[in-house]
Amino acid sequence: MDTLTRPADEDRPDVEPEPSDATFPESGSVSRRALLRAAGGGLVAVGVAACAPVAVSRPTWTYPPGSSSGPALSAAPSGSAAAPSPSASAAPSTAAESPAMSHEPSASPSASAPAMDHDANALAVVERFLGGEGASMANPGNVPFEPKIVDGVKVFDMTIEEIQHQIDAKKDPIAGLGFNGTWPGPRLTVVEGDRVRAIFKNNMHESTGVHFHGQRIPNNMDGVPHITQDPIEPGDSFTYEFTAKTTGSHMYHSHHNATDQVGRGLLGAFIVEPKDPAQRYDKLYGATQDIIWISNDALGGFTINGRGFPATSPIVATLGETIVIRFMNEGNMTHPWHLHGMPMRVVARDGYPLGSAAFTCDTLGVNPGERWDVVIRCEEPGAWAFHCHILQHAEGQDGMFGMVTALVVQEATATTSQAPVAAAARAAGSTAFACTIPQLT
Ligand SMILES: [Cu+2]
Repeated sequence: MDTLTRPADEDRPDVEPEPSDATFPESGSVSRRALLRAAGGGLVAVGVAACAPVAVSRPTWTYPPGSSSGPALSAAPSGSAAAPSPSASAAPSTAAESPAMSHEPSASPSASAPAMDHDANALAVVERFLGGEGASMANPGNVPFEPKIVDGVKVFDMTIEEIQHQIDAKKDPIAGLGFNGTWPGPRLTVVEGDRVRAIFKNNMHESTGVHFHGQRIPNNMDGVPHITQDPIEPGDSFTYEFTAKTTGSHMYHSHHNATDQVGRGLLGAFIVEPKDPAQRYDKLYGATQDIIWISNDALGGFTINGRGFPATSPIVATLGETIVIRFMNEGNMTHPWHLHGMPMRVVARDGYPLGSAAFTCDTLGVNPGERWDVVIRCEEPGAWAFHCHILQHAEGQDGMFGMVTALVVQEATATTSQAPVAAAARAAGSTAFACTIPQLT
């Protein structure tokens, strides 16, 4: 979606008169109206000229990146969580050249970038998020996949495909890989004690192997090529068969050339529900939504379920609703997920219930390979940011990107909206211009 052309204020009866408050003084400074007009219209040149009054402080960097007076983006230590992704040599050329990678910490970001550039770009990308870009993307991952039942065995017929995958609606497609053609692959759900048969047909031009991460299974079903099986050659199939023993949140992923293959999308969720229905999250916590977030940080950039902001999907809940999120990290870095406005109750790690060790937090670090399940009581109405708090994974000079989305908590009386984020924010008293755009509310 292109940046919307904003009508003049006088043509928009829904816009209330501008407050003249301390936050946006009308005299001696750029007016809020002028700021919004410049930003909303993308009129960067005009905005810069209009928004550079003499002797008026304007929003800018406290420590210009690269300056000696403060922290610089280029100061990220090698090998830290904020270090760049794996070397481009491991990436296919299309992925290595993906614009997504432009969000990596820059060695020399411009210290003189006008503040208005950031505001206009930040607004433009938020407009795309509010407009529902995530829901508009083709081939979503994490879609539940029903098995066939053959002689009491739950059979999943899977393929491994080379796909063209878009991280968001504007970036060029990258050379991804997908189970059943999606990144992440479909959500596979079974019940404790089920006999499971997963048949993977390799339609790629390279060999592979599939590991069920977190399951206690026979060793020869472990999916590690050259150790427990030979690689699955192009055109061949391999059948993984086991009894689902380990309940909770698990994953399946490539275990062959994995930096590249997992980094390009060969990952998915494998959920083993407890045999006792009383131990499932809907009964145990009254959860009415069971959400999976698989993060990655490799060859498609920083993603949640294969998409980067603004193409990430907001969670939409009703005031008073209880939801579960299962964080899964298929990337190479830790990601501290931070929810604004409400705490998270952490109830399981790697599928194992924490019991009396359950704890409450608002920021939860999830290391590579880990799964953490959290329960959220949606008690505060509004549109709450929900993002990785390594800031280089979430926001830069072009605005927010990557590992950012929102938890929308709307009143039970709210009407169905095509733009729930803006509607909830506005209902909660947002003063953001973007939440007044008629097409987005
Ligand atoms: Cu992160």
